[in-house]
Amino acid sequence: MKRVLSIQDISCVGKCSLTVALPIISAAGIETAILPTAVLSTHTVFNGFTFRDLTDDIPGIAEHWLEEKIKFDGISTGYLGSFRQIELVEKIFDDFSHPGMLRFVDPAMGDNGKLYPGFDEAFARKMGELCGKADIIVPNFTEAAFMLGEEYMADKDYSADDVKALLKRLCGLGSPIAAITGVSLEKGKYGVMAYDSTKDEYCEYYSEHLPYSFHGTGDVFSSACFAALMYGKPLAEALKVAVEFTIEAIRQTVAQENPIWYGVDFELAIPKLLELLK
Ligand code: PXL
Repeated sequence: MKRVLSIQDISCVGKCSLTVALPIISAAGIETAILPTAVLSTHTVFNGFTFRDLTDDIPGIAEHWLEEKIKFDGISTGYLGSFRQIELVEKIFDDFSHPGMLRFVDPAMGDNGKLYPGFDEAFARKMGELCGKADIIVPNFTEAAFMLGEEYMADKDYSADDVKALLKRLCGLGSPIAAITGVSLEKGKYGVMAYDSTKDEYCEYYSEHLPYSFHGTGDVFSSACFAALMYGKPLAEALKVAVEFTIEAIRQTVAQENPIWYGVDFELAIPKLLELLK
């Protein structure tokens, strides 16, 4: 059985970060160890959330795992709260590194042209540094623009060549593979494009563009993409699994009588995930 590590916060209510990654990756039949970086009452889009920083616990936890000779087949990271947390994750990448270990970074820090509360341009550049130490990165257009220090452009303004050039600039941060989410080159279609610089190959996957925007879909996408890769799917198939699973989660959410606003009902899409992984 494969064992992976997911490093990000616990937002107790909010359906994002670890409360999404743990069930999704586990459902794929992969042991999912967690390293919580902070405990929040909710994610930061709610007003008045509490925040307990766990940064000081990270070195001791990692040290204990090293003593126990615990190995991970892959490590994925999402929302991280500070420069120091990014530096500690870089150290974990180094300390647990072995041939074949997949380092998957979702630089979760913004959407729709804006960074989440508490982040600034310097933080985004630091996240770009972490992306340079990954094997695959999965930013959206907002995160890509901030990490590269470029102006944000809405997804509908990109041509295929623009996205391809952007992917090459993202690989320039140092990760051999970059995927960009939220790509819509054609009206009604929505998905992801990726570039594997080791093969000089692009791949992409698009599905129906649903007329909704939900918080937490980025974390659902990246958890499913990481799970599919660790399951053994090649990149192009992993992108398909992740896009179709995310869309099913949105469909399930809007089918509810009173849809929640703060996340998606990915739980109801888990059977679809298992079908897609077959
Ligand atoms: O990746 C989404 C996310 C994760 N964790 C926290 C957040 C958010 C998005 O706002 O606030 C704490």
